[in-house]
Amino acid sequence: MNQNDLLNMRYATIQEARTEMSTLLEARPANYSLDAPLYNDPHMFRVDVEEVFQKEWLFVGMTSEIPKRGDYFTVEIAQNPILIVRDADGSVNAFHNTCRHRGSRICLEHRGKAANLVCPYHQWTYDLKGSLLFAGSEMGDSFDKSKHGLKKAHCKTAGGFIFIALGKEEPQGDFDEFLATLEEYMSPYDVENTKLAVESSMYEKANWKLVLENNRECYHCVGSHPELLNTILEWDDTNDPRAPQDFLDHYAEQAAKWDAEGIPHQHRSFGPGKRNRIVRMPLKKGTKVMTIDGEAGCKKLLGNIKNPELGSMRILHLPNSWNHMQSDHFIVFRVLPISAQESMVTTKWFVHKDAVEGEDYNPERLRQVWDATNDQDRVLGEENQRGINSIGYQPGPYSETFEFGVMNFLEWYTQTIQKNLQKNLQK
Ligand code: 3BY
Ligand code: FES
Ligand code: FE
Repeated sequence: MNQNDLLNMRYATIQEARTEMSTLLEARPANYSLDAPLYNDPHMFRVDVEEVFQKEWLFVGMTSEIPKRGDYFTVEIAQNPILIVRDADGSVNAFHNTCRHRGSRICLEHRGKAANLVCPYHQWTYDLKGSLLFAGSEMGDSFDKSKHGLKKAHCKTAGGFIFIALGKEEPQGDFDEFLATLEEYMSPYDVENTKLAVESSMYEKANWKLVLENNRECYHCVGSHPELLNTILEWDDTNDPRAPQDFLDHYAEQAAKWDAEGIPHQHRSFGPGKRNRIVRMPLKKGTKVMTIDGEAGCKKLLGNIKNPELGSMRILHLPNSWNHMQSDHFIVFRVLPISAQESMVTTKWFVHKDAVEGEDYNPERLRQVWDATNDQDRVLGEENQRGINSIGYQPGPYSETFEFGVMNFLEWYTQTIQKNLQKNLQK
């Protein structure tokens, strides 16, 4: 256990932390930041892992990262190693990356390709659907291979997005409705014909909720994000109470062109706290995409797109993803919890699969703005965490006009924790 965990441990048992979390969330005023234990207590972190990250739908990556049979990538959700793999019939499967012999991790690389999945320890071999093909004669005649296939996680794809859920039961709710909309809104981008151009993973010394809270508002943008503000408009949708007339005019003008091209842009949201949300927002007048100068990041436009000025289609999936879809490249973001005060933010940039590096796009230029923005947000998140660890910290008020996105996030978080905790609290 590290120093931070020791200093912030308040409860003797996990059950006590569950009860206390429920009590704190019940008593919480909706427009205030959370009490400190919810951001730094190690037992409360474990409750977050159990009730959110081991039960809810999570974004892990895009289908075009694993275009062919046997292509895979791995991801670690808290301490759960997961394997995402494309099988022979083209479907995407998610497995617990833990061998049914004695539990070793099977695929060790971050990404790769395999004809079969072979455990490095004693070479038990699974096919791409997770069935155990081969365990050697060492296991004896009575050994039943059919009872030792890989454990599956729930896995759904739509519009190129891959979501998984680790719980026994599939999460309840209106997720399929969101997926249908995602499919429709993503169709112009033709994700199957894109490729990963560049990827970054950033370690942040902050609770995962602070990473999300930071992303859900642009109150901090003026003070911290000069590169991003070359192109982004901070209004959240056309109903944003802050949106001035010249923004509304700009939106109307752009939307007319999008409509003419059949590009979806109406704001759609699903679930408590707008848990899943899609909206297309124009970028600043005269800019095309979120590069340092607002000019193209890639010479080839995505899919069947003709208009380079599609703004950014923002896709939110709580608890762990926000995304920016643009005319010539798109950027996906994934947040994963590591410990009470540590998170991992992974960012991936995609371009048309036929785009040639060095000719059509330059990875350094593609990533420049969001590398800078992510790092600025990392510092904000880490300082937020350090201040919250103080005995002087007391929950503070959100601005209802600038921080409604944070309030929505915490509304979803509160409802989800309370709902998922029910069974455990009755024990
Ligand atoms: O995710 C975004 O693009 C913006 C920028 C910073 C705040 N967030 C709403
Ligand atoms: Fe995988 Fe032994 S642990 S083969
Ligand atoms: Fe930011």
